[in-house]
Amino acid sequence: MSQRLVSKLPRTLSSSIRTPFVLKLNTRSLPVPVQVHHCTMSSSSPSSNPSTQKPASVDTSLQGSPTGAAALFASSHSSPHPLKLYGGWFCPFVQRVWITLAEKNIPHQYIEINPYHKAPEFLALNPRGLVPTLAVPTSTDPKTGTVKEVKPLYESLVLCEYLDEAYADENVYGDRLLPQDDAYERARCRLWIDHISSRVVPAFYRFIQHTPDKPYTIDEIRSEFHGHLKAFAKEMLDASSPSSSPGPFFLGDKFSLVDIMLAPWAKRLFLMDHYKPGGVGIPPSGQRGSEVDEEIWKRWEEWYKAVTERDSVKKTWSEDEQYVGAYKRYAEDTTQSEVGRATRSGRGLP
Ligand SMILES: N[C@@H](CCC(=O)N[C@@H](CS)C(=O)NCC(=O)O)C(=O)O
Repeated sequence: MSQRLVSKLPRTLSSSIRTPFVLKLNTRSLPVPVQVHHCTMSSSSPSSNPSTQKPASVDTSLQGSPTGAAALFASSHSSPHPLKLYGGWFCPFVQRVWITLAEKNIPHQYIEINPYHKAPEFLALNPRGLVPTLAVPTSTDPKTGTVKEVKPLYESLVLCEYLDEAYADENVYGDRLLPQDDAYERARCRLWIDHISSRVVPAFYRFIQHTPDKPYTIDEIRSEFHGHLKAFAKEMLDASSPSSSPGPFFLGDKFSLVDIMLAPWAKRLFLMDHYKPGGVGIPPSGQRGSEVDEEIWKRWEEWYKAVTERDSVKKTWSEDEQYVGAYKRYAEDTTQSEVGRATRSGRGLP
């Protein structure tokens, strides 16, 4: 954090950022009860915030903290640490970063905030006012290991790439998340990350926010969504050869950034079954049309199963019913979130 930015922050946040930290890499803090750090960025959960604060016209009815496995993961990373993830348990963009931290076993502090309350200290870190936001140590005293400077970063893809590069030692943090020895393969991964971010994810929101008054039918958006999943699955089928590893992940037996980029929305597909007539609607085996389509959907299912059963994905997941509650406003298309409003007005996602 630059001194200029720190001096602008209210004491609640800036004091923790000013505090010099000793980076203790590869140590794990013991689980302690989840401490939801609200600063003045209060959660709107009725249970955690029964105060006088008037709810904004945004999605403020959210459960205030992670539950289930994610609560355990959050609580085991609640001790002060210079690397801080400001997140919201419900947010798929946050889950991308959370999965990356879990995959690489990176020591960090998780701080739950409600991004719909645009607290000044949050906006000072991320002027876009979105989670995930990361506070990263950028300068450490080589003699004492004391962190001298912490700076903010945001945008989920940028954050995941940053974490993979800043914590690159494979002996400590495991395999890199993009192929390091093949520029073409790395570019191919980025191409399919772009496919996920520019096609699959926006179609997911058009699908879940579909209501009967939309200019497109539920079948039309479902079919568009299927098309984007099938393109992804076909790429996995086409890229595998008898000599390379066939699956289950995008890069065969290697879990990569491509998988991480899509995993949070794969986990949320059950919401379509819950909320939308006809559900996700992926045709069952034997009813997929051509032989090629049978193969493509089979590859999708193989990927889906492996990714949703991945430890890092499960660790960063709250209880299913919490997502059902959190996505109700999306399903009714009444959400006032940036993503929801962008989808409604046909703009690109924030
Ligand atoms: N492009 C951003 C999107 C992040 C995003 O939209 N986060 C949502 C929560 S899922 C948020 O902070 N919303 C606050 C708001 O809508 O005001 C990223 O990839 O990190």
